[in-house]
Amino acid sequence: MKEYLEIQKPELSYTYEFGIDQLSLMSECLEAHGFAIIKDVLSPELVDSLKQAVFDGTDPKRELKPGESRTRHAWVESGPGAWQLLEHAPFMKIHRHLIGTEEMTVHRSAAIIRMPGSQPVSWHTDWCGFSTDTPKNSGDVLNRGLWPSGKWFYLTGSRPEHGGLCVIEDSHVENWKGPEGFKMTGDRRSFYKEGEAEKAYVGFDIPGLVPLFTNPGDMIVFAHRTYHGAFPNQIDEIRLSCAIGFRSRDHHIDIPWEIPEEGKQFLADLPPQFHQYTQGYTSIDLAWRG
Ligand SMILES: O=C(O)CCC(=O)C(=O)O
Repeated sequence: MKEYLEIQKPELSYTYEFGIDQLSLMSECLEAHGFAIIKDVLSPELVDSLKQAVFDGTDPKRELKPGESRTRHAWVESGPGAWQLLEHAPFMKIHRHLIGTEEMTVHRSAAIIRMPGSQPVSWHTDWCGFSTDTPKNSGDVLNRGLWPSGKWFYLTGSRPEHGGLCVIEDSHVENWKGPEGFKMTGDRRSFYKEGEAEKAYVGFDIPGLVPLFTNPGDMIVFAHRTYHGAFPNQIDEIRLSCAIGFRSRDHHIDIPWEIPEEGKQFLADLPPQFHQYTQGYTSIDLAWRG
């Protein structure tokens, strides 16, 4: 496998890192290029506490082995550790700005652990709205909205050798043709090299690729269609990331699944001051098939 230690932070012709007080500029960048970074959203203390919450919600018994990865969907349901974000004013300010309203519902949340030696994540867009067919699974039901998709904290930092995130700049536009030398897959969820098999690409030799370098308290935001992937974790440090995203409360989603037990428990346990964020909460049933 290639080593990604030497990849440097790119010099782009535009600014894509912003402070918490520059959210309008951040949105302009998100609209123009499909991604942005907001610096220093979390304090070091909150980062430490969220790292613990990622472990507690994703691998409480610390069973993951070198080379493995695990995603905890609906991480917000894992308990008070995750709820700290809901009372963190800068975090909520960013989300109100992104969604354009005070009246928000938790839409999706996740935490990811990627152990040393874990594999790269192939290139994809999270958006399932290219298809107008009836949804096939719960991601397909939930990922058809037009609000920003990625809103991640890489709590151990994002950098190429550590399984960091990378995006393709300007890949969020409608009818994007794919990077030069590549073809879109039939479902438009990924792309592959011309002349190779039609399979989501996993390499990092792509025109327009921007490796993201962040500190643990920085937030990475990308647009609903932005194509992204992640490098393999090549260093001896466990990679931790987490996200809670919202949608406007007005955007009702008629879920074809029953809220799983854990989701019901979450709704019962959540302190009253957060109930404003769970009106119309869908939870997720990963086993549901349409
Ligand atoms: O960093 C990762 O592990 C990948 C995250 C990802 O692909 C996603 O947000 O869909």
